[in-house]
Amino acid sequence: MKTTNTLIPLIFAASTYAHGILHQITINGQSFLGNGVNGGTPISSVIRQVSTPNPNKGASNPALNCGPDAKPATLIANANPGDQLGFDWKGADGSNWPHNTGPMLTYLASCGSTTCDQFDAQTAKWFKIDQVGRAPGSADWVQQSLMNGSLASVQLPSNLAPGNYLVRHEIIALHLATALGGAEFYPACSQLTVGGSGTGVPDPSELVSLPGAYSDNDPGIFDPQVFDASAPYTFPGPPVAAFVNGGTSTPGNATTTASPTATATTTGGATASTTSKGKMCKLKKGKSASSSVVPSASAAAPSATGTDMYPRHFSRVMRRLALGRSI
Ligand SMILES: *[C@@H]1O[C@H](CO)[C@@H](O)[C@H](O)[C@H]1NC(C)=O
Ligand SMILES: *[C@@H]1O[C@H](CO)[C@@H](O)[C@H](O)[C@H]1NC(C)=O
Ligand SMILES: [Cu+2]
Repeated sequence: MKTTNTLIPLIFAASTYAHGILHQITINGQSFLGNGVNGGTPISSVIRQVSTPNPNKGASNPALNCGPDAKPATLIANANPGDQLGFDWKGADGSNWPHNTGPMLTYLASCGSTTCDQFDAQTAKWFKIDQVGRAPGSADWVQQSLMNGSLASVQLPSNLAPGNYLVRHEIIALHLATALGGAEFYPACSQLTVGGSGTGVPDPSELVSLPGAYSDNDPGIFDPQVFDASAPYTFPGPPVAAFVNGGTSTPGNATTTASPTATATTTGGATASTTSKGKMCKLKKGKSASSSVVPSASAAAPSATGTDMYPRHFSRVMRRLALGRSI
């Protein structure tokens, strides 16, 4: 006789610890929706789907690759050197990104001769193209602007060599980083094919594995002074690849309190939902979701439906035509 009491369905109650995921990426105003903030049926996307919005802890956590259990996505976005990328992170319940403390870092990895939907990111050799800490002249971290409702904006290197690339945008939330192992890592990978005729490539010495490039003891990961706005901040990982800034080497892990590149800005902007530097990721249920639509994504870009997605066979010329219509 069958017993029924061994399969007690798990009710996924609305979590009060929402954390979040990369909800959408925009490329020069064109939007590509990611997979749902609460999991759900995967959609065709350029953003690799992760299994959970929960934080990833520990510098050697496999989730540091492209996010927890990230699977290749089916679509590839066309892009060109110098394109502005907007990363629209949201809380898992659709509200604004819940954290405001810690850096954001952007890496690229070549997928080689295969398009990135075929590429195993575990083998990726990443180079850094951008990193932002505190907003210049402010005690706020740039990450605060996500909580405020903006996108994180990063420019592709203007001389980037053409090819297939994964772009890995990473938030490191440091609100618990006064304790060893407290840092939370939120990476997300999106699949690009970059055109143009650039020649910029990283030096082999600038390539790292992820996980691999960080250690739990790195000063930018275990940071007892993280809430002291006057304390210097040391970015983890390799330096920004030299070609990104025209060949001048940037001291990527040098002590700094501001962005070493001029490309990192944020777009849009809205009222702050909170400026709390509390220790929890707790979101106040029912407070923000209704009014926290990211304005820059909804205003500047068409909504990401199927027609906004460009499969890899969609030619760049056709994309230009399509984009031209919408400009
Ligand atoms: C976030 O919003 C608050 C309130 O409008 C503002 O004072 C602050 O400068 C904003 N911070 C960032 C980084 O955008
Ligand atoms: C910067 O990183 C290199 C290795 O990538 C390391 O040898 C060096 O000690 C680091 N410098 C600082 C100031 O952390
Ligand atoms: Cu969180």
